Amino acid sequence: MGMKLVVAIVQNDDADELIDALTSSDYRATRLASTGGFLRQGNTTIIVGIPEESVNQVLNIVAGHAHPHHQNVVPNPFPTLTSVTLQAANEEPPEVQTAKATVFVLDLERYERI
Ligand code: 2BA
Repeated sequence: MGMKLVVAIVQNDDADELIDALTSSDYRATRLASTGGFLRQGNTTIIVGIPEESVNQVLNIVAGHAHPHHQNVVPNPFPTLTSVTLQAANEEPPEVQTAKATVFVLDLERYERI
């Protein structure tokens, strides 16, 4: 039986609900603290090892329990300094809209509970 690893990156706010939905559908999931490269802010990466035929159901669960977010961003290694500069210039930081989730589906060579 082919196995897949679903890697889903979601907003921290959505992680509890998504983990609950996965575990109540009998999927085993692991939650990793992560940080986005662009916003440099915390997000959550959830990994789920599953049989190939469960991929669509897991993706539906992710889609049903994660939400897009609007955020004003300061994509800068010196955010405080930039905020001050933007405030002084009376300018709003640019806004981005995140996806509900960023999902990768990988082939799993081997899956064991030893
Ligand atoms: P971040 O890298 O912090 O990106 C957060 C949001 O900022 C993105 O939302 C997107 O709306 C915007 N963004 C990112 N890079 C941008 C750029 N070069 N120019 C303009 N806007 C940009 P999402 O696309 O929903 O991504 C949410 C998080 O998922 C990302 O956080 C990152 O942690 C992860 N991610 C997204 N795509 C990825 C990829 N191809 N590989 C690895 N991780 C990825």
